[in-house]
Amino acid sequence: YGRRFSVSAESMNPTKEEEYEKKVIPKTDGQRGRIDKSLSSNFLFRNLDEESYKDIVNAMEEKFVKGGEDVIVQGGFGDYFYIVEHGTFDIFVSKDDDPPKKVATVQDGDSFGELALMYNAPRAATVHARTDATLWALDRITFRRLLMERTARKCQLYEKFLSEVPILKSLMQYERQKIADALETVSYSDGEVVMKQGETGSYFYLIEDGMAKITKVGADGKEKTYPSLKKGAYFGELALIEDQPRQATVTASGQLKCARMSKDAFNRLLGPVKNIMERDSKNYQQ
Ligand code: PCG
Repeated sequence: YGRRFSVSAESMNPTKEEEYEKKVIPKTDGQRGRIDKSLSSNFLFRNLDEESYKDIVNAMEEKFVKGGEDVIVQGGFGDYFYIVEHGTFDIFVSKDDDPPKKVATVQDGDSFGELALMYNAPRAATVHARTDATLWALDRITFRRLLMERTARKCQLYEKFLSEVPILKSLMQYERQKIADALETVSYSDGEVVMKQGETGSYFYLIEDGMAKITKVGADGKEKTYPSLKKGAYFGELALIEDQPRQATVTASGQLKCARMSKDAFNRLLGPVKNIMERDSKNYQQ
């Protein structure tokens, strides 16, 4: 690709297809298989149409990194977005004269380096390889054309809501952004069951709108109703924290809209608040 694309690529509007020469870096079937595997656990690549997915895989460049190397340096220019095939990276943010502060650790299947590309800003953090690693790098233009909009849209959709969810208050904005990436909205009509006591749990839920009724059948076989949950409340965490069957049945009371997150994402992203959840669950009435 050449200079003539730079204007459209730098504007906030996604670049139009016809102004494009797609980037294609030849790959073996083995490499394609490894990319598929690396992308499979990353939400950003879910539900992409086939054409976009193919363009992304075509444009990716394999990059080997030695342990100890900085892949991204804070303040630098944003050229690539990275997906981790294999390896562990620590992320540091420096502010003023303070020593760099570690803000995150990422590994297989995670991604980083999107901020500078999305906002045309300098790199906001330094990304340091703790181990030897293999990355797939996606150039700025392809990222902006095919992935930026969905990244931005999802963040906007959930940003305000997540900042008002009490359990997530303690998180940093960047952590909430990652959570936004992992959420999907599910709607229920009055009386519909969201989860059933005794089932295996695979999702964690935040209430976006509406009310959820909580009932539980006790050892005596009698059903008891607990206080309903409303907007901003969460449920479904117990089965994910303790690997137990669902301890109660949750039913929509009127129209109910929830944002849900898979067990896998819950474990990866909600580490910082899991202790609080565990502590709070001690207050559940049975
Ligand atoms: P970018 O392009 O600014 O380069 C550094 C990357 O580190 C950044 O994008 C994010 O992808 C990633 N990152 C991970 N955790 C954090 C964090 O807590 N703060 C910031 N600013 N970046 C983070």
